[in-house]
Amino acid sequence: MKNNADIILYFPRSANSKYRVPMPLLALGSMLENRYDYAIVDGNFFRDPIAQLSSAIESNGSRVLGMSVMPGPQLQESIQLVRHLRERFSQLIIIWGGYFPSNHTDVVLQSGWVDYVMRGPVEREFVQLLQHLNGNGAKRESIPGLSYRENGHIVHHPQRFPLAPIDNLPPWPYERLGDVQRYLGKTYLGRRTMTMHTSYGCPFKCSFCAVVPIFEGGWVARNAPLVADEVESVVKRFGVDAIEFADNNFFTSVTRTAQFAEELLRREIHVTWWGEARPDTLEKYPDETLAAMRRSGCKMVFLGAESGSAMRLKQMNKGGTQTPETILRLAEKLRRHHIIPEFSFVLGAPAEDVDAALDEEIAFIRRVKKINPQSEIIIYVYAPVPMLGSALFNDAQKHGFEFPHRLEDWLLPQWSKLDLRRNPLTPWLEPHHLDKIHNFETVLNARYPTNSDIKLTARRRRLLQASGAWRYATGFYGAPYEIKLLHRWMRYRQPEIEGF
Ligand code: B12
Ligand code: SF4
Repeated sequence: MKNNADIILYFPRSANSKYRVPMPLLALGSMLENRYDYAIVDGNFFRDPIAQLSSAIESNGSRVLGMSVMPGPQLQESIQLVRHLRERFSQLIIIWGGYFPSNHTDVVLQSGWVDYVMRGPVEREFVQLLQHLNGNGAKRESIPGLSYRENGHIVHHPQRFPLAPIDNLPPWPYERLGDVQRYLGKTYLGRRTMTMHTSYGCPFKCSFCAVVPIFEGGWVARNAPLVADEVESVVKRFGVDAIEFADNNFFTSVTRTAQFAEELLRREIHVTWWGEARPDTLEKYPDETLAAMRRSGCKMVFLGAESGSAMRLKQMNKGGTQTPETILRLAEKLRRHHIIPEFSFVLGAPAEDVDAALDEEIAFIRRVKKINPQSEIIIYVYAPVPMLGSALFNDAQKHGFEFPHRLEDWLLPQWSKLDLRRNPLTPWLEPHHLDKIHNFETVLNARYPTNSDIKLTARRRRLLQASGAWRYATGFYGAPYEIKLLHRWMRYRQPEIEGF
């Protein structure tokens, strides 16, 4: 391979509107600046990815294609792309990274369409791999988190643990994206919303979560003044007025959060912000920190409530510290601080009596709404993640659940929906269970329309509320066709699918 080889970092379509900056590729690109000839190519703006990416590879004479792959529609596009590209460009070195290949490495490499998978966060390791491919650096054997095929076997190098510090990573090269404004959507938070990411991993090991097999309880974060520097920079450069922190667990350290809020206030940076937390962590935050968060612009927090049953929280391995009472206390605490909680629930895990389990969850969600009617409720259907040895995955396997053995099988409709968590191929969930979940969700979304839908006018909101009120009051959720029609007519947005 020649020096200064052309490298394309490709981001397959991840959304149909409200695009976000392709963070994984900005993170990788930051390390390539002034060292490699590379381009970030965002498939969100492609109409025909196969033709357009092929032509980009051809016209650049590119030798390396790095693709970031999340499960769901991104995976669908990626499989079709590599199948085509492998055939057309036999010399092209194809590298996949991101959540799907990190968790399903073998099936990706066995396809023969992908040469390398890099697992977990790999800013430094990606450079090592490029050096190796250039023949002027690290030996392949010494690159952490790298997987590939060799002599008919798949080789996995252990990831780097503990996670490498990230304070000293270079700033992201936003200018590589062209017009950054097209990524700054109008949202509930503000007129120009930027997505940022300030930490890797999570110190917990919930047994349904795709983060755990990758990070195994590791967590590393950028310090608060640095995060404030980054916020200040995007505010000044791009006129950003709202930030979504996409970290798995932004609020892990109360000290970091408190310092960050103080930094924003001291520097008089005016942004509205949002992040993801665990209920038991946030519930322990002192009132003065919650108050500083609110003053500094924190308007909404996404919280993995998961379940209203102590038994199921245990099955999900919520660390033994999250109980249904924690969630209820937090709902009340955040109401006092005028921070909207977005509680997400995972319904439909394996259970002796699935119907009874679902009824219990529905009753609990109603209690949350009673305590804090402003709470947003996000309902996911449980989709297994390959966490060998976890109680939940063991239960799923006992019920006959198995992941596909061939990469192309992920294209089948039943698998493509698994990670959208709308219609999973989990044998213990029968169609009427899914109906029960979705019907309740429909009625709930009518009685309490989401705050995050900025297109929903006051009139439409009242119309929805009126249509859902009698069903919610009587607990009659079955066949809510009239509400579904209204939702379709209004193009009601679902944060669980479209982001927040
Ligand atoms: C932002 C985001 C989105 C955005 C994506 C838009 C965008 N432009 O980024 C939106 C809202 C659209 C989205 C949608 C979905 N998402 Co999403 N998303 C995320 C989120 C919050 C951040 C990802 C990110 O950018 N991180 C920051 C970067 C810097 O870190 P990183 O991605 O880990 O990248 C590093 C490494 O992975 C690696 N890497 C990544 N790509 C590549 C490529 C190469 C070549 C190499 C070498 C390395 C490499 O190197 C990077 C630097 O170290 C993650 C959770 C999280 N906190 O990571 C979930 C997450 C990835 N999403 C998830 C899911 C399930 C989805 C959906 C399928 C469904 C849903 N309900 O959300 C949809 C479908 C999207 C689609 N069309 O395919 C899951 C995946 C779970 C799993 N089973 O694997 C996650 C983990 C959330 C979760 N905890 O459940 N998502
Ligand atoms: S706290 Fe959240 S991010 Fe961390 S392991 Fe549990 S579900 Fe995953």
